Amino acid sequence: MIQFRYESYDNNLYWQLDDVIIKGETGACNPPSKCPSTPNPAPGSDEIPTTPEMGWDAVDDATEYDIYFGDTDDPTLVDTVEYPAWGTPNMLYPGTTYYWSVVPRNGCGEAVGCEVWSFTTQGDPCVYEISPTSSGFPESGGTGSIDVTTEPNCPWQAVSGTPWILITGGTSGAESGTVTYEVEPHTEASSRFANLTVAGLTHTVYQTGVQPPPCDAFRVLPGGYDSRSGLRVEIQVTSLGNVEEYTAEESLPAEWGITDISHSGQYEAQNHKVRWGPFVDGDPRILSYTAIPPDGATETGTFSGVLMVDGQTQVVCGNIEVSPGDPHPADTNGNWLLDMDEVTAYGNAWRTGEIWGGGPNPISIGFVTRACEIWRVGEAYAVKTTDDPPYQPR
Ligand SMILES: [Ca+2]
Repeated sequence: MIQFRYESYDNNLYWQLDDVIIKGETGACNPPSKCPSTPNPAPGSDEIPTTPEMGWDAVDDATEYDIYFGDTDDPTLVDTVEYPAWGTPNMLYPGTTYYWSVVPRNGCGEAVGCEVWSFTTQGDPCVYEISPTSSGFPESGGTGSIDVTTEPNCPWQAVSGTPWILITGGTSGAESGTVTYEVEPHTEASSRFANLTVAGLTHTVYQTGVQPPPCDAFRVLPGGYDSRSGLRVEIQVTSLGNVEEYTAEESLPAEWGITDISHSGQYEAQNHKVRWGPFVDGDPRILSYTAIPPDGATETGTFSGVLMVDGQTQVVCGNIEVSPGDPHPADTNGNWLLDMDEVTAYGNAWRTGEIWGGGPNPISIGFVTRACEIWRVGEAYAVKTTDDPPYQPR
């Protein structure tokens, strides 16, 4: 068998028959000796069509040409052709400067030092407008759209900068178009905003937070109750402004009684409801009554009510539950009577900074003073108010 090899010696390639070098058969192998010198479009020219036909003078010893092309002055290799002509695969952007270079090559290598040329396409550079530039959404969210206005062959993209806005249509385009998006519901009280970037421009989406329900009537209950005394309940109606009328209705816990109803409120025993109004103004009022727990009650009492303002109903906010209160900390035998020994011991403990079993510690002057007041007027007391301390003489 006869083997031929093609190998390099002294920067030239030679055919070899086994190890016999046959010099002079192929001659020297050199890459193209020069670069093209007359490009079309001419270097630095402008008003070039966006689909240019590009060409250059053929280089004799080239077998093909590497095409470098881009919109920076350091164009990248994009194609290789055999003939001295090339067209861009896509339409070029208007009003844009492009850079290109042609490097001839053959089996021995490529020409070096080939120039980078440039030309500028005709037309105005791409200008983008979006409309609107902001939008507002309620807490429930919703869908929106943004119109993009530009010239044909002007590319753009739409990008959401937040997970709570999803672009649902028109994520990109190359002419005028529309972006659609969806805003998720918002579950927090604070409002929020985020930007969509569309064609390099900013569209801001605002979304309101969760609206608290209206609270024009606020119930105030004592911090606790004891079953031997009634407790004062207040429905504080704020100023309602320019309204024609309002009424209020309150439901008491089952088995509880009622007395001292303010503002001529009417009690309906069958349903444990008290009703006030109509008041033919929007003036603020403190509607009140005394609720009377059943004897020996230990259950938590639950209250509910509604305020109806010009036919619109809202729930009375504020306190809704009251549980049996704890005796005054000075009432060490828990009989809801503060006798002299108990008050004296409590006062001494406060003066000496003693830790009081059952707390609160340190003993507050308010608790000491209240204990003295209760003892002075007859020892019996109850949890009656939302004050601190909540104890009042019974
Ligand atoms: Ca006692």
